[in-house]
Amino acid sequence: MKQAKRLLVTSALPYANGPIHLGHLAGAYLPADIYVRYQRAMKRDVIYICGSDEHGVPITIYAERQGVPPREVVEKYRENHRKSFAEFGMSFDNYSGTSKPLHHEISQGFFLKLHEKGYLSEKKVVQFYCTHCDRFLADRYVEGECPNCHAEGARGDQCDSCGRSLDQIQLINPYCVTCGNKPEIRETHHWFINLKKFQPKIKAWLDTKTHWKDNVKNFCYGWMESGLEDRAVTRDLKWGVPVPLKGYENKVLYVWFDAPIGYISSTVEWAEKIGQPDKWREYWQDEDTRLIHFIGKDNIVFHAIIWPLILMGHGEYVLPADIPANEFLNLEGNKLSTSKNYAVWLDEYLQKFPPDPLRYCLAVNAPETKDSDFLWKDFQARNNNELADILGNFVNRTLTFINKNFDRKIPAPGPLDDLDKEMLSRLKQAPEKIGNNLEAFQVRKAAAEFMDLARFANKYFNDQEPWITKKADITKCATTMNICARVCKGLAILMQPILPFSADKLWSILNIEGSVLDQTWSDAGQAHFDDGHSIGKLEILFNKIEDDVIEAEIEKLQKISEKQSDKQGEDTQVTNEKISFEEFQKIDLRLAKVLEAEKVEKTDKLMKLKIQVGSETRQIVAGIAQQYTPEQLVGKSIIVVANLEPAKIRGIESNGMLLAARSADQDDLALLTVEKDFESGIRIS
Ligand code: B3M
Ligand code: ZN
Repeated sequence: MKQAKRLLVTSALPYANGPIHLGHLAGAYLPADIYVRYQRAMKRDVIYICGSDEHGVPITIYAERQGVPPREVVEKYRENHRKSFAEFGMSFDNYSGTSKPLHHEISQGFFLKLHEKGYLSEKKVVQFYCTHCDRFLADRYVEGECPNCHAEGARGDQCDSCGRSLDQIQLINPYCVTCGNKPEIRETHHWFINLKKFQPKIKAWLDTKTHWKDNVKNFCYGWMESGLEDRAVTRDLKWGVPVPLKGYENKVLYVWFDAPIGYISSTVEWAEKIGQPDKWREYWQDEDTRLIHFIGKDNIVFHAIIWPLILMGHGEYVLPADIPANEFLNLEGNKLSTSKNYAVWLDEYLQKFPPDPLRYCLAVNAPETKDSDFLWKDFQARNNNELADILGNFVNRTLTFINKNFDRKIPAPGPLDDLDKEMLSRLKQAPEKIGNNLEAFQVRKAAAEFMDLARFANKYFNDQEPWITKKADITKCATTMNICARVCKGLAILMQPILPFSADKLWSILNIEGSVLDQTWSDAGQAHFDDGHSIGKLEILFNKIEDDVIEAEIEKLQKISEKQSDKQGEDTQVTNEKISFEEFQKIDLRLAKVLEAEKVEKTDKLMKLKIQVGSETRQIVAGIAQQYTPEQLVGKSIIVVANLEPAKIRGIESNGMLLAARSADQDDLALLTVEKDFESGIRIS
């Protein structure tokens, strides 16, 4: 492929509603950063753009649950992301956010342009409206049973169980996620992007992308097979980019319409920051740019079908040249889950470990062609057995030897033997070998090639036995050590994309002027030192990670997944954790009498009870409808936790919790009561 004049690289804009976890890193961030760092060392004109995705229902639902305005949430997490990304070595040229005025302005411009050029049409639609919350229920604001696989909790836009994208009206037993009420159907109007009409245009364009990864191409063609449907690009929401048309004052752009435009607005912001406000145009509007979007597989359709159509519709921008989407990363054999807190959070990781071992481990295990798994034991092994024992050990033994035997000065070489030549030839070939893999988005292979070079270097050191030749043949010993030192320098340049912090450290240990970041990739192959170059102070590059540290991490995750399965499975083990009497006394257990009982509509298990607790009547909701009928319950004495924080269950207020025993298989259940007919309200202790 012809080399483009410049590269514009982006990583998906993460939603600013929670910290970054390893799944994010492995999919859209680390592979991009490695690629960009390599391209910089190739002295290519490249910029790397990102920012946070600050609109959409994922943000507003989160904000509502926290009881804070969306602005507060997005600003908090934009900062959190920016900070942990920086500490992890993500080398963005700019990191912006889509709720900034500049982004709103550019997005509105796009909308108007597409509107003017016939890429959008207005349609009347029916949608769910919650009369209790007084609003249309966009996207995830409504859930219900999936019409396709019948899983509960399918969202208005998609079912996570079967992966189908849905029209919310199809949901069975829909309910408002905010208040639990059943919404009604009302008419509204929205703007749609004409995917149907432009399918041939999109297809023709995709057909030219023969070099794309198979997973991406297959996904796109699969999607188009059943025919594209027009997609609404406006929403009845308050938080977002206002729709710049009359009659649309209460509507905003759909988050997936404005989010990719965030790549552009972040580039514009970058150009302003560097004092060349027009510079962004080179990257977005000059044909000789190669635009590359790094994303996770769940974002393929938006980047490979809808976004290119938006760009085509506008007409003045380059289109994506490549979309190297990655598959998912699992964690200790299970799916990562933000809502269940089953994840390794980057900010927490960085409090305990340095960034480079994780970068290396995720590079070696990158989910390039299929899902991969992050295992803490593997992380430890990669760190201890590869980074420390191979790479770190080679550097350390080389420099220690030079320190001790050559007075810290790199000795000049003598004549070369076959093994010396073999070592030098491997070093010479390494930049191209590793580079070709990186060029083809094959980070796993690149990381393996790199470690192979270090592995060979270690073997070279062993085979040359400098500790023997230093007595028997000092010239040969000097040659060996000269070559080993040059390999160290080459390794520093070659490891910079994957292990930037260690590369930097090694550069200063080697006492070389300038920054390792400014080196040229191919120079790694012919690394050399001036005669008599003195090396700096020795430091360990990689510390070993102890078993107990890793076991604590594994245990933490196990606890989380056990908690999950406890909710469904048996829990016959008596806990060892002790609580004090004072702690126990904090729980206000009371005898209560059931006054009324009624099954909660459209649920299998829930029963709504009105109970008497002393002089007070209260409402509670409990999952006992499969074992008790309302008639059996009325008049019964039960035991409740009276001072539990009130909660909403399916939108119904529950003010207390009743106590019951569950059978081991969780199928049967018996209410707790007292043996005598005491008055309600008395305390149980
Ligand atoms: N925020 C989805 C995600 O974080 C979305 C990506 C936008 S890229 C323009 O997975
Ligand atoms: Zn509601």
